[in-house]
Amino acid sequence: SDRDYRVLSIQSHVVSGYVGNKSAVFPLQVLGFDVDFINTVEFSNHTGYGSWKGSCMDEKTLQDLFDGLRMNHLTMSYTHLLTGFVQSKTLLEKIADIARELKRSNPKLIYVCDPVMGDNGKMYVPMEVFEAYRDSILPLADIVTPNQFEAELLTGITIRSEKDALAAIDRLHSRGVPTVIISSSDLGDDKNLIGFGSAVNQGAGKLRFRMNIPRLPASFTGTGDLFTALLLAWMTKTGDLQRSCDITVSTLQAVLKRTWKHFQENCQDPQPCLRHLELRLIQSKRDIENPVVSRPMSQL
Ligand code: ATP
Ligand code: PXL
Repeated sequence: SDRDYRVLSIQSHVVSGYVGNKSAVFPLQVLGFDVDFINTVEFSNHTGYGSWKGSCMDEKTLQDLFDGLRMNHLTMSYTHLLTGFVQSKTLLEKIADIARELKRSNPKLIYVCDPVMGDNGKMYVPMEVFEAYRDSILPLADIVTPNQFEAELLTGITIRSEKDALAAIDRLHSRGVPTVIISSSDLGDDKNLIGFGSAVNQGAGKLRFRMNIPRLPASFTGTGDLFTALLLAWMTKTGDLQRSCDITVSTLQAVLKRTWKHFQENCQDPQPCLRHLELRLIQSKRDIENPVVSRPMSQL
């Protein structure tokens, strides 16, 4: 459609590589969205490298930028708020204020929140950040996309089975989030990652499905950020959660296959060279624009 969509994306920036805004802004733009972005950190590279340089935004700077936008009536036209990596509780609470104000300006604004906190039992952010997600952010979010570890933290439910995953999703719904996607879990096997989608309040009751995602034999970074950006775009375009997840997962497969091929052709070291595992996002422009959709879903 020709509607104007304008996203405010509050995530990390890295000089080199593709995580946070570097992973989210390009695909959103390619799919026709205007994106205004605020960088919660400005790092040389993602933290998975083990060493990095740079700085974190404080809440005063965020408030200043937002005040500047408001002064010029630039906060009125957002259709979406997208948030990812936020490293401090105080910054996250400021983001909650911004979400409330944006929703007052546009009651139809959709807030898509990836509560980026860690993966596989390892935290990227201080523990107190999770309390701010649980208490301040969840009640404001329309769509959340935690991974298994983040869903466990937010709900206190350890996920060892599909039943546990659905219980965690229900707990997130009960905290006021209408749409919950667990973007990946270790409930699959060597061949497949398993994800879950669930939506309530869609008129016809509850929609629930499982995503079987063919697993590539590497650990990528920035994929969760790309997942959430694509989901926002396709939910807006189609209004259909299951189809949006189909398209999102298929696009990620194309990006990751290209990335994995590049890695194999370029990294000869026994130690994985992380720079060759950075997402081949720009090279995947056509796959982002015209995804070839496979159907990895099953209804629950
Ligand atoms: P976040 O921390 O942002 O919530 P996340 O930890 O779930 O996200 P990932 O585990 O990177 O993010 O998964 C996001 C998506 O990326 C998955 O749904 C899948 O489509 C794709 N993906 C990630 N890793 C792989 C892999 N090894 N093989 C295949 N697909 C993958
Ligand atoms: O993709 C998650 C992420 C976002 N931002 C920064 C990161 C990471 C994961 O390592 O380091 C700065």
